[in-house]
Amino acid sequence: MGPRCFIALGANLGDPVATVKAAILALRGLPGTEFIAASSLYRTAPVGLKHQPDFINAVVELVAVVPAPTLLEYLFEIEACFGRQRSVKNAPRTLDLDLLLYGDEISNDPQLTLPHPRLHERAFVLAPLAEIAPQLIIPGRGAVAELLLRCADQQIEKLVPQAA
Ligand code: PH2
Ligand code: MG
Ligand code: MG
Repeated sequence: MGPRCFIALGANLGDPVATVKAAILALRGLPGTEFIAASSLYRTAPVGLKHQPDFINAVVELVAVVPAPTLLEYLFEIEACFGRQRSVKNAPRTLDLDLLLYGDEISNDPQLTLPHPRLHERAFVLAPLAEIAPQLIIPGRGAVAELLLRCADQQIEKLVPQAA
């Protein structure tokens, strides 16, 4: 089996709930990967740049057959399909897909830092991650459940699925 990979989804422009749901479907069909699980959706207060709309966040787990740089390319292609425009760092976005973990790989490559450099301090990543992988250990950082406890001051709310 290939490495277990976790991808963070985030959106705060347009219809972010619809976007994140559609992006989860796109990840289900991603070539070179096997889909494992998707978390619930979470409404989260913006971290970093404060004066922007709330985000919708989620996390997806998959097993990769393709190498990490290829997987990252696929994620950029999905972002582009959803109309992502890159301006300043932390600007509002239609869709952000971040590769959080590629197995237990550690990389300091600025193009692809693994584990994701801020994952351990962000409740909007740790809460959905802990939902689908409660036993997960972040290489170099510790247990996901433990890390989440340290982010209790960050506002996040799990969305209750709506009947269609
Ligand atoms: N993404 C950021 C910066 N701040 N805040 C929340 N709540 N959710 C995000 O996905 C997010 C953020 C940069 O990617
Ligand atoms: Mg990103
Ligand atoms: Mg991001």
